[in-house]
Amino acid sequence: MNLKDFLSRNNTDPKLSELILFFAENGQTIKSGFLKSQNKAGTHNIYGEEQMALDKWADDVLINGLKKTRLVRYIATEEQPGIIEIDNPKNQFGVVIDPLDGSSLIDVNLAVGTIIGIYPGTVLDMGKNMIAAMYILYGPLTTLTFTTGNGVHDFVMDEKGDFHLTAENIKMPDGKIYAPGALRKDYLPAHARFIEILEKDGYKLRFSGSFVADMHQILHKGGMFTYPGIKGKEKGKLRLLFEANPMGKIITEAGGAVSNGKIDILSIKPDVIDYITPIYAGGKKEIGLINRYMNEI
Ligand code: AFP
Repeated sequence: MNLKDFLSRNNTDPKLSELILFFAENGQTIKSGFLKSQNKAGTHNIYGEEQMALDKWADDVLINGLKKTRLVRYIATEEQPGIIEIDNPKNQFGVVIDPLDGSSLIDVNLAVGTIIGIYPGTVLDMGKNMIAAMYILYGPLTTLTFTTGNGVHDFVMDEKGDFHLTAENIKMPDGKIYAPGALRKDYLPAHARFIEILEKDGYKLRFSGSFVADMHQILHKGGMFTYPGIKGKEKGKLRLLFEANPMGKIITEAGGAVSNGKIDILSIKPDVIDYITPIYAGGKKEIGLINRYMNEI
């Protein structure tokens, strides 16, 4: 079954379906752009990170497309300094986008992704108020994973750019994979204790530098991903709006959990679009453990 038929079979709101299909279609465009350039753009985003030419290109593709179709009112992306408001929009949706997550891996041909969260209105809202979250993973296959709060579903792109259902109502299994970001020498005590427990328990290391790819593996094989707060950088690295919330929504919907180490990330109300947060995402067992350790301090 293709994505369009799946959305209509599940009685998805027609406006939301149109928006999800817009991102699916543009995922194909982004995938086809990887041959264009693997160079640096010579500019930096608001986090001070060097932008790749493809980061900026993918950002333009999505923003210009959304402006043209007027499907949303608010757009915030990891590459833009502020919220873009569309004139005369057809809908009131707000969208948050990481156009190319893990883009520094493109030149070495590793998997990267696009992450999207959809709100009924403003994007400066708690993640739990998202009405849909999705990601497109560009690996050996191009896949699309999404939730509208009614299960998590996986699709694969065919040679014509159409997405077909491969797994419905995915539930995260128990598993022993851990994907820990940051340097061990900078770990804070509760985090160090947590990682030690996982290692003693036989968890296998899997960290690629692409949040989407690492989370997709954890969604299907179990375990947990973390980019923790560290010495001198207590807020960690990942972006609440563009990375943590959409992925947190998906993993929670699949029976897992997401936390900043103390509380559910989806309950944080951001006051700025570049809000940074430590993140722990994965199985309830692992997230429960880190919450316990951190809240003991
Ligand atoms: P880029 O999109 O700038 O490549 O950042 C990727 C990312 O936000 C996330 O996808 C990774 O998990 C994390 O950064 C990797 O960070 P380190 O390079 O510090 O390991």
